[in-house]
Amino acid sequence: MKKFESPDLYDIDSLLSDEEKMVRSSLREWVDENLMPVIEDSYQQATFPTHLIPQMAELGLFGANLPEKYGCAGVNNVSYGLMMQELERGDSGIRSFASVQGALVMYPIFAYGTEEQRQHWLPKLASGEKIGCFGLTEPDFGSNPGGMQTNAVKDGNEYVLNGAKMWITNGSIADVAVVWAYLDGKVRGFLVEKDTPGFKAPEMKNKHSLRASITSELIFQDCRIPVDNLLPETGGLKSPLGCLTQARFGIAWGVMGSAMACYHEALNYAKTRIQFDKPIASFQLVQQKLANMVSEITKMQLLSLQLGRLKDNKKMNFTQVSVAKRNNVFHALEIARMARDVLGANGITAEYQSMRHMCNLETVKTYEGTHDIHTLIIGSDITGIPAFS
Ligand code: TGC
Ligand code: FAD
Repeated sequence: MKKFESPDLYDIDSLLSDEEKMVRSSLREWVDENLMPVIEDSYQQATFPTHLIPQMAELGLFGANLPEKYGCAGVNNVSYGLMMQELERGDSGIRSFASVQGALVMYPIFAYGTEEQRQHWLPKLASGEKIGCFGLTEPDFGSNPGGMQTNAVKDGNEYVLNGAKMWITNGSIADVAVVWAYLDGKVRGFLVEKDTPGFKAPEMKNKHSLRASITSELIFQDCRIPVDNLLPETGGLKSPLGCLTQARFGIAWGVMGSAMACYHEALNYAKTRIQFDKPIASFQLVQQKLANMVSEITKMQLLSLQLGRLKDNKKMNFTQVSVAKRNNVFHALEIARMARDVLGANGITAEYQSMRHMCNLETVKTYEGTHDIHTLIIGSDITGIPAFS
């Protein structure tokens, strides 16, 4: 397989700083050397390659856009986005691990925690010594997390949690769970440590998608946690939704990596696969598919870069993030399907990556707000009329 190069029809590289390009190339090299050789096996075995966690931490991947004083890389949001892009070029499940650890566990501790909670958790999570998960979704409340049943009751110096979460990335391997529950009628965030009595995190098996990622249930039965484990600045659904904004930003960038991997694979295959005595790349219909792929990738690159610049200038809002998450995941999935098609029968085998990316992207289209929920978020903003219910 030809060495990966990202397409750049619009000279988008000229819009990146030297530091941003350096971050991208170090991640790209790491993915080629360390992730690509093991990812297909992890995917087939439905395991997360845990041996890569210390290396990912060394690369500064966890909470990369959070301040250095907590042991984080402190890079800007465009560099962070490029990291997610390169990681997801390897696999969406590996990017999910980094997204959850950084955007959904470290971010809420940073944004809603006490200084003591930050000092205690952030360096350990940045170094990969501790792993986190984020429990919002419940069996009966996915798109509508405001309906959650999980609740907390104060009892002396403790909160008592009852309820269940489902579809939780990293749940069974996490040292700490950021759990969202109603307390006195308001959604609040709690830190629940592994092995707390009354807390279990059984793994969910038999996924056809995101197989190189651990997905779990979280079950709380009279689970008692110290009052100090409340994230004090949380208050209302806005708090977990604020974390989702961070993670969705990373996803919008990440899926460009999957799309680029599929395009690269299809382009190279089309140039060498001979049918009717010619490379299939010489047929107009195949060129049309490749042209569609690269055009959509180019649009995604421009959209994500401007989103990153807005975030770096503290001007980004959550509707803009919904536009990018919705658009980029939709087109990445279309590109993966087209690439699989160009690869013919070979495209269904583990010798090629496009089908793995395609299956992963079905999850990415659903989690962090489904495609249609993002349609409604955008619709609500532009019309002023929420149509969620
Ligand atoms: P709604 O009344 O619209 O909003 C409540 C308050 O929150 C504010 N808000 C946000 N704030 C920050 N960021 C966002 N993205 C926000 N969206 C809304 C909103 O302004 C309001 O503020 P205020 O001051 O008026 O109180 O709430 P709603 O109950 O009608 O729900 C709206 C809806 C449907 C859009 C929302 O619930 C939603 O986004 N649903 C999708 C659920 C979802 O995305 N779940 C993801 C679970 S985590 C996950 O999937 C991890 S995957 C692993 C990985 O990332 O790799
Ligand atoms: P539902 O909400 O039941 O939606 C089903 C369908 O109905 C969708 O097509 C949806 O668009 C549509 N629909 C729903 N409401 C409306 C409406 N108002 N108008 C129009 N259409 C509507 N969650 C976490 O909290 N933490 C995690 O770490 C996490 N990781 C995940 C990992 C994986 C592998 C997966 C698959 C999911 C993960 N999730 C996680 C859960 C994910 O966020 C939810 O699956 C997602 O929010 C959708 O919820 P649902 O699956 O219950 O679908």
